[in-house]
Amino acid sequence: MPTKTITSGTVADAYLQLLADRGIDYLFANAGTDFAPIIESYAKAQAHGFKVPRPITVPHENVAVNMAQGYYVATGRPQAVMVHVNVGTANAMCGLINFWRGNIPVLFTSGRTPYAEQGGLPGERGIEIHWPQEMRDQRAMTREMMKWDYELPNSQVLESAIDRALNMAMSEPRGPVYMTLPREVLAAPIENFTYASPSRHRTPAPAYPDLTAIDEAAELLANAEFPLIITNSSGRVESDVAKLASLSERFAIPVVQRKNRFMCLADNHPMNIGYNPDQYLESADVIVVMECDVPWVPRHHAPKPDAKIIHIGADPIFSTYPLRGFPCDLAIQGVLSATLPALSDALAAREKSTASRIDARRKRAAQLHQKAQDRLVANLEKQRNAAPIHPAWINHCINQVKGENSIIVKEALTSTDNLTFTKPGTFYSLGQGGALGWSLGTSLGIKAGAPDKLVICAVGDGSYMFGNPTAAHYVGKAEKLPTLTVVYNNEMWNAVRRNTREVYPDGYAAKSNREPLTYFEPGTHYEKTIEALDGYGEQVNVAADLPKALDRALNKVAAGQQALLNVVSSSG
Ligand SMILES: Cc1ncc(C[n+]2csc(CCOP(=O)(O)OP(=O)(O)O)c2C)c(N)n1
Ligand SMILES: [Mg+2]
Repeated sequence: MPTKTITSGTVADAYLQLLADRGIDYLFANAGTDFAPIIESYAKAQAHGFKVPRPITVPHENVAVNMAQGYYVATGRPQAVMVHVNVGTANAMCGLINFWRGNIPVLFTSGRTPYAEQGGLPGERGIEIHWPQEMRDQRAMTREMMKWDYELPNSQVLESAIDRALNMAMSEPRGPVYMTLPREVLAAPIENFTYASPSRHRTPAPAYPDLTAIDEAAELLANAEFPLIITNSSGRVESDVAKLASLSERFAIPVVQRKNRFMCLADNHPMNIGYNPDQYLESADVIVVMECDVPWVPRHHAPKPDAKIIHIGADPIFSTYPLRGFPCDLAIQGVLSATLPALSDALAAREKSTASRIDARRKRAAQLHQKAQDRLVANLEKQRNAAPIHPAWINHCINQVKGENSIIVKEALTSTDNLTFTKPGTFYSLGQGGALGWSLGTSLGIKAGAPDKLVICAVGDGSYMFGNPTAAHYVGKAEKLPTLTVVYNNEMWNAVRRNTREVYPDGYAAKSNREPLTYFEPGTHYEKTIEALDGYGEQVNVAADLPKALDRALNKVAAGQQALLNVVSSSG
């Protein structure tokens, strides 16, 4: 077994070198007194040229964790985050909530206040704050959002702990893990610390889907008049996009992406019939809920009572959700990379006998595809010159300049109408736990992982402020990660206003001209925030001015300067 040995140093030295050995490129960090051994180790690594993850100073934990998310979605590799004890953990919590629901693997770590009040151990308590920052159980803060948590007790288990953390994070369904690092443990001396390199702990291959269940699903789908796939995350693994494209096209099974988190199927694919399944629910006779936690909202829409509902995914019943009662006639557990080809094979065996039905479905899908396209064109024509600027126009203008390979990170709660995608991994609308403020950090992480790509963060004004913009733009400047941020500035939290109207359609709030707690005072100059960090900022008020403003901003980004357009707009 090949090994490496560190002849002398500290646990912190071994920790950082092990992380690098395990493929961790970055430590996104927000430091405090718990970091002393880590900071010392980094300086030592610089002096001696040891290979360690690149340390990134991130002035808010929310940005730090989201950078790890961005780097992961861009590269497929989890990264490490370290924050300051309980307080840094608290600031990172919204990210962790999203990662838990979104199956984002991140090695989240924080210091743990030193144990010893005195006695001479390196790293023991040495400042007042070491008493009040101790918790009865720091890990309990995050436990509901973690696949695994652990406190590092000593160097003897360091290798196992790191390998287990990464294995836990990366085994399906994936998710975040948490490790606390007490200061005395990090500061403890080591001698002849030997570890396996490469790791002897490969990620488990995922379980194969049950072939009897696959056959049952194929039988239902083969005999369906109007089968429908509803997904929001089937494109999480980029290579699954082609598998879904080929299955849906060959057997004429239309696909609707509902509030999609990833690019799941190209907009120009003949089976792509849009982003709103509600209109099809009453006619579909077999529905496949594919990697989709909420396929419809029962209060508003439901499939017809005798429709057969099949759920497919790594965890098709979303077992961590306390309540989720969508009907389920068949559930198939397995990653899509295995399930889609297996389903394709099972459908191929029935292809000849169902050829005329497939043909009829194909004709129907073609009409629905065309109808969805026509609706978008008509909507754009209507909104092109709207004042204030309509979000569909912002989407369209971004679409015109972005090219096929750019990556759009969307945290604007308006629709994605008129934004189109043809390539996997070019669209992310994450935040699966519903915690806003993830997109600025995620865009920076994506840019770090895919430096040659243009990354555009399309974000609502409320979400922009949740994203710790000063900290994010600071990192954009300091780490030379130029992205374009487009703020959809409707000067409100429209989602909150819309929801109040949904609950009280004829209420006082709906009748008032200005619902309390949902509006911002107009006139916030978000473009000036980025200027404070040497970015290029512009405010856009008129629809016709937007294309040229985008060109100017993108020229700056191409030259290495981060940019922001503050687009004063309606809510659509
Ligand atoms: C951390 C967090 N706080 C509050 C909310 C509640 N919330 C949901 S949508 C929303 C408004 C978002 O505003 P903006 O980004 O401007 O989008 P808009 O609704 O105006 O389109 C708020 C406050 C949340 N989801 N997450
Ligand atoms: Mg808003």
